[in-house]
Amino acid sequence: MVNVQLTKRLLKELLNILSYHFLHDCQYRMRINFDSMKLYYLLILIVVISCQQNPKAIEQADGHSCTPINSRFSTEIDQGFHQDPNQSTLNMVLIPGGNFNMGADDERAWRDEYPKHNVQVDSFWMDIHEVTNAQFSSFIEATNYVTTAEKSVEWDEIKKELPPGTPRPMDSQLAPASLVFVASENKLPLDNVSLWWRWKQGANWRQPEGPGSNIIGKENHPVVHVSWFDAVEYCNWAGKRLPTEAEWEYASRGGLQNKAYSWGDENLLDGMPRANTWEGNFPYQNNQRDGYYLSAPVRNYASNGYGLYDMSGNVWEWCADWYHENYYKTLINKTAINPKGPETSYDSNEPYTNKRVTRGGSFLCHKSYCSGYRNSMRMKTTPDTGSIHTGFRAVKDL
Ligand SMILES: [Ca+2]
Ligand SMILES: [Ca+2]
Repeated sequence: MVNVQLTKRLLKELLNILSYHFLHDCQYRMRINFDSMKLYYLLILIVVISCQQNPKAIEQADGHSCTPINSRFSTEIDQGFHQDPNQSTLNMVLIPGGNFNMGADDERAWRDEYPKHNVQVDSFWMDIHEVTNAQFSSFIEATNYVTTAEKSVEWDEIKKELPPGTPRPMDSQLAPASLVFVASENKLPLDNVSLWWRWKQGANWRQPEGPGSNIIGKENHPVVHVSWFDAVEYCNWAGKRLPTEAEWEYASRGGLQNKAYSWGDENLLDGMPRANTWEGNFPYQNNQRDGYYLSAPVRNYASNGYGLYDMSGNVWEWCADWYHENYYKTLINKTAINPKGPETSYDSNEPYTNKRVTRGGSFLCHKSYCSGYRNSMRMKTTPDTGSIHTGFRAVKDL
């Protein structure tokens, strides 16, 4: 359900110290009052939210998003990392190519899930589970790659978005940080995500909850706090790539047609736990019927028809595509063959912010919000944004 990041627009808007940040993740305009960020122009921030939204009709006025905002700083993709060319398809499954109807399955769909349209994808290999901490550790050990969340915000990049003469913020405000979820003990108004999201210094994939936390014993949990750039770097090293949005949804459906979830239409909460989501009342009460408050080990719940685990829930998963809210409208009245997404990004809630697609929902997703664990649910996030509930899995061509 939630996600956070920093935005260029935000930087501008935040010039008055307290700021209004337009987040949308759930159609909330929220007021961010960060006392700790009073000095100078805030450069950072964030917010997130993954799922909270009520069902929306096609004509809904507002978009949705768990991940607003813009880049905190630009990151170039370094193509220099490559694993041994003898990569295998270990822990991958062959997804047989075919046709499917992509997009909205029921009344919970957001307007960007319409129109439903026909898509054909070629066969490809896909990781059966989200990339784990153990896998990501191997990548880091082999390459010494430094993730986005472990880097300071680059002032030279940020200042390009600010008025000339803007003074440089204190180093502490540019320090490496990422977004972590902090639950409340009591019921909270749901229109202020700052009440349960924190921009925490030192939070990164090694310390998911910030300084003092670690991933010991969580080697088989999905890696989190990875940006889109980090995910692409990992894929380059592994001889793989991120899935297109179409490939991701096709795979999630597991061979079924027009079903809401990766397992079919059976209610999420009926029977045995089917996915790691937020159960109870968000954000103050989680009954953990599925066994996990935050991330769960991969492969903890039943796989879908293609043998893929956690396509629904656990952590959001990066896709290769740019996000464009009207992209599906360009694909009607024909069969889209291996669509690779729009050329440019567009989100009317933040029209100046380029975003990539994330899919599948997370352990923070709840039915009262976005129900992001649906097959067709589309989320959008700035590529340099990482958070405690966003990870990825990779695919590979035949
Ligand atoms: Ca859970
Ligand atoms: Ca997932």
